[in-house]
Amino acid sequence: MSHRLVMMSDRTGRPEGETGVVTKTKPKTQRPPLYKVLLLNDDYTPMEFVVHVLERFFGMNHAQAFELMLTVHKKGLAVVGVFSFEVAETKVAQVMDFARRHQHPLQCTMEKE
Ligand code: TYC
Repeated sequence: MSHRLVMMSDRTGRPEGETGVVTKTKPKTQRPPLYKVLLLNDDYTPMEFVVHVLERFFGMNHAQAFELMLTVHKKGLAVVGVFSFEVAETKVAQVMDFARRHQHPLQCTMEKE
């Protein structure tokens, strides 16, 4: 945090000296944008396949993966993780490729948070 002492001046333009006002200038730190990775429900991908995807690519244990799979199944979609652009892009590509190789229509997308 940097500090700046602003000296008040009277109508003559002379600095008052004793009655300075301390103001703070906030240094703006830049945070990279984050991206939500979303998993979409469909009628054909087997539940166990989705559970496996969540374990394999999103580091969830079986119980967490099963619960989130059920959320997607019931609600239509869910956020399965929040990442930097590059990591989110990689996760989406991994899931889409894995689903395609197993001939399941599972869809995974990302959107800026
Ligand atoms: N709805 C699928 C079924 O009943 C299961 C499923 C869950 C599919 C989550 C996709 O992202 C998904 N077999």
